[in-house]
Amino acid sequence: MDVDAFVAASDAYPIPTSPDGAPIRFSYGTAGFRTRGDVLASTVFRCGAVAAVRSAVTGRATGIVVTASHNPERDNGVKLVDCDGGMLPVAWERHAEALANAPGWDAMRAAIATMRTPAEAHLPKHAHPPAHAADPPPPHVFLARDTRPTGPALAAAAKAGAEAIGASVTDLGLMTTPQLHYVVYASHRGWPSAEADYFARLARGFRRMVAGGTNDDDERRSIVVDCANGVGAAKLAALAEAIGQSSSDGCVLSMDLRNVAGESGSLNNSVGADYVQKEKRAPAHGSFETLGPSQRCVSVDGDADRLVYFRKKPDGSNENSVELFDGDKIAALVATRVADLLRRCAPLNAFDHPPLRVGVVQTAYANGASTAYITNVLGVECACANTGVKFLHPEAEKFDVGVYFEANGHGTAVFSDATIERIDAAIERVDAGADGGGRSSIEQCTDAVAALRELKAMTEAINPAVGDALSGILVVEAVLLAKGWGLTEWGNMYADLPSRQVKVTVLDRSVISVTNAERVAVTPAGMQAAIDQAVGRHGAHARAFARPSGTEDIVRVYAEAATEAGAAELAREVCGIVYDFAGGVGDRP
Ligand code: G16
Repeated sequence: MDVDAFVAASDAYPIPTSPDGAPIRFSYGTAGFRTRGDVLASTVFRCGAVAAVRSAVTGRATGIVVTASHNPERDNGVKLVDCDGGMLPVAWERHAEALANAPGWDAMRAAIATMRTPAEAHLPKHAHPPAHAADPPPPHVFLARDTRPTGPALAAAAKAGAEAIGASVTDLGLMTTPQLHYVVYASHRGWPSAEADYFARLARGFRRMVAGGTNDDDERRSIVVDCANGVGAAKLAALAEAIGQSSSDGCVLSMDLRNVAGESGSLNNSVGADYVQKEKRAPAHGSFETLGPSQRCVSVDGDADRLVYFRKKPDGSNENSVELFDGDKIAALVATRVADLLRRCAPLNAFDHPPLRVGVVQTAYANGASTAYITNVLGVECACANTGVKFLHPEAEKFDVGVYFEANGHGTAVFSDATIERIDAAIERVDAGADGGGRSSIEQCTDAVAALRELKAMTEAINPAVGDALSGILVVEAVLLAKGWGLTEWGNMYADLPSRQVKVTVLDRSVISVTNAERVAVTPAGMQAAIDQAVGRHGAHARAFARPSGTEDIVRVYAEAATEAGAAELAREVCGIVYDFAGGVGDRP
């Protein structure tokens, strides 16, 4: 590592100052650094070095994505990908923050030295293959970016930072965040990791998942996708092509892609998954209002790591308001299918000793009706984690099959290595006709074998590294097709409790600290008691909380109640409480 060369090169990327002349302070938030793109060059340059040092410490390639995901187009950010394809260890966030804000060469050297302390290594749990302890490979970083106008210059800064300290960089250009996670994940496991391999894997998994399905109903296999005018547009087009090419049985999914290449300023602007989920409205662009209620629509966000489904409300009450199928509904659908398949596999005796533990991981934003459905109707364990994939993914890994989705549509299903080995071993036994009493007993298990193969296919269609809108679409579509379901049947799983999510602007959102999976505010003093009183006034099913966003300079308020009016009123009251206790800015809500 050439730390001296790196600190010397940093002079070309000075830390910007605020109008009062003080250096701007950069904070590591829910998913990395995120703020206005025009002030991020020094941070991104330094993050290039963080990714390189992380690669040196782990002996494996890491990744960096220049993106601000769901934020407006003027913003940008950095997501750092650990060597196993997951998020940077939480313990390293403070190292990244220290380097991003280090005021001079000595402070930068000190921050890098701390990262390299063996006690700070936080190596990933699963190493594939074992580290080359004696002869570690030189550090390597995979780099990608989304379509923001500040992206090319910032990606160049990231590359410069990583190279200055001595890493080699593979610049993959435009990619979705989950694609870059997958590249690092695959390279870690020695799998083919080219973009074409990613598409081929997903397409193969999808095709195998739907192998037994019917395809005689066009409506059931056609979707309209709002691409948020982001990087997902081109990638969805490539995925559609891969599915078409790999499909010999005609069971093709037809995708009508909209909001694909907007004008300047159109990225996430009243379109995309965040808009649709928060507003419960159809994207304002892309002519979604002309579609009928039977048309299945999907919205992805700016870097295509989230997806939500929606359709025009069947009662036609308001032309833009939609029935939402959010991350909670997706988790319920996927968990149901996993549970169904495992039940159908029972005759094969493949997963009984010990039985597989299936679980769902949610956050405080999960609709209470979804938690009740998963726990009481599905009978599946349900855990609650802090907001952020970095918290949900490790919780999901505690299960043999862990399905996690945030309500905002960010999530995936994690099959443990041991589970995949058990699936593979069962398939081998089936193929050899060697299970139980031999071939005749296998033939009696046609349905169990089909379920087993579908389970295996799901492990291929889903992105194993992180939430991925592209693979999420394939899995949802395959499950709907396999079940012969449309949106009506999916929606009938449970009815959401009315809810609202609102933003409050305060002077300094860090005055709010939270605990208990972010459901309880510890500071400012008295705020939680006031929220509790408000909730108490709204009767059974009422629930509310406030937490500072880690991606936007706002406080998020969530409220849920038995009626629409109750949820709206409770949200308004809690916004007022936050405004009063946490230093609200502008008009009181
Ligand atoms: C990121 C994280 C998500 C999180 C979201 C909102 O999403 O990856 O896990 O739910 O931010 O976080 P917050 O409420 O702290 O602003 P994305 O899609 O913006 O990268």
